[in-house]
Amino acid sequence: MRRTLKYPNLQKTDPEIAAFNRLEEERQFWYADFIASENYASPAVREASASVNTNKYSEGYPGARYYKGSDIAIDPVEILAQKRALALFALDEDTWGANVQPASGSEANFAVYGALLKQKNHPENEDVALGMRLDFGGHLTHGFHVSFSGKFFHFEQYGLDENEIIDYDQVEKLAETWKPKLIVCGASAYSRIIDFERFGGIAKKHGALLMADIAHIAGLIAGGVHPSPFPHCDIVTTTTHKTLRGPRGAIIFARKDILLVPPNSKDNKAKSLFQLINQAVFPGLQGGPHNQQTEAIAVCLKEASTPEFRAYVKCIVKNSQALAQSLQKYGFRIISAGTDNHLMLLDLRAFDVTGEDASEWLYRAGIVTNKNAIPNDPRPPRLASGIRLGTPAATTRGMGTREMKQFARWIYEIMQDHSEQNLQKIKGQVRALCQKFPPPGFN
Ligand code: DSN
Repeated sequence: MRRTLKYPNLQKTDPEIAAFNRLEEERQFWYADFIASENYASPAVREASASVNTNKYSEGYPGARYYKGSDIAIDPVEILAQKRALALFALDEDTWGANVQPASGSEANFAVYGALLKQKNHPENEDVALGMRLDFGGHLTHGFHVSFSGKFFHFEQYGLDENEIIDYDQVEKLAETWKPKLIVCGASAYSRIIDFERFGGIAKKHGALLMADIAHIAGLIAGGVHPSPFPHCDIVTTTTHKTLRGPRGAIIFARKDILLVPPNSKDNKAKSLFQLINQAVFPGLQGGPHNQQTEAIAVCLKEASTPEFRAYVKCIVKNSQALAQSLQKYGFRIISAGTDNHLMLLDLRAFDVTGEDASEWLYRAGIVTNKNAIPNDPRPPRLASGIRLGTPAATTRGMGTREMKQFARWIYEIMQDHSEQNLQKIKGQVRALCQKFPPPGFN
């Protein structure tokens, strides 16, 4: 019997919530997490995100707050987080700035759009942006029509070519046609290396700013297993809780040496890109920053700068490739024929199974995934023809290529036989495996 974490104060004040915490902890322990965007933050990160910094209001930025009392810890911690963010990606503080306040990746992206783009139907002509289609692996906030990104801003969308690789020629053509102010690259369900250099060339040629959303691959870039976007981009956004393995939160990196007149400016004064981003985050989008999260981000950035983290991200990719190759041997089609990063998208049509059913059966067998549209999916998103799998969380538990091959086999067996009896049998085996690989800080 394992010992669960203790919540003595919560237990006293609100036993109902404490019980849910224990249940969730049990779930995280006994289930194998293959959701590509999830991970297990370290106990140090979790301690930081539960700190007394949650008590403090500090609207503004270090040295320029609207509330007194930020000088002792809040300012130094935010400055440390900024410095560590820049150092992790080897950025020069004179050229780049880091804003560590956005509460999420979506908010970070909206801050960028608000800072740079004239909205749809703007009297002085709306600005155009390019983003990758959601059903081709992009993200809701890259211009999807039901997201405010697509509702408020004019996005044109690019996709994948016939080999299911980003269609860089299409990006080039769209840039030529639309003369976009901003090109957004980055994805949430794309398993190949992103050619940031090619995007940079297109942006430069057509006078566009280039933003990379590296939410999924930030840890891989920090650990040196994916090329860096920074030499080619003007703005880079990321979340901090995926491959970076930190708390929920986000960072926006922006260049200080690019001057722009902001949309809707009254005085036509040019400001640096970083200034515009800062103003868009606060006071544009958010009030007081979540100081306990800023603190936890600082901790995760320190962890991500270690040799152990570099070794960890190498293992993520090794595991991902082992899982993909084993699944291919069992007859699964991987979108774009393989993976270079932490994730893969499985096309389930050969098994005549929807992503909805497959993810439900897998969950009942203790394997947590998400249904996902595949390129040109004939099914609606609520059913989908694919599932997305990622290895960051399993790798954090210490699982290796042997375990990945075992999971491929279980996934195959579940597609063949989803009787309750078989799902329960596999669930028992998954639990036994999970017990051997406790997440960090779980007993
Ligand atoms: N929801 C995240 C993901 O799963 O990729 C992106 O926001």
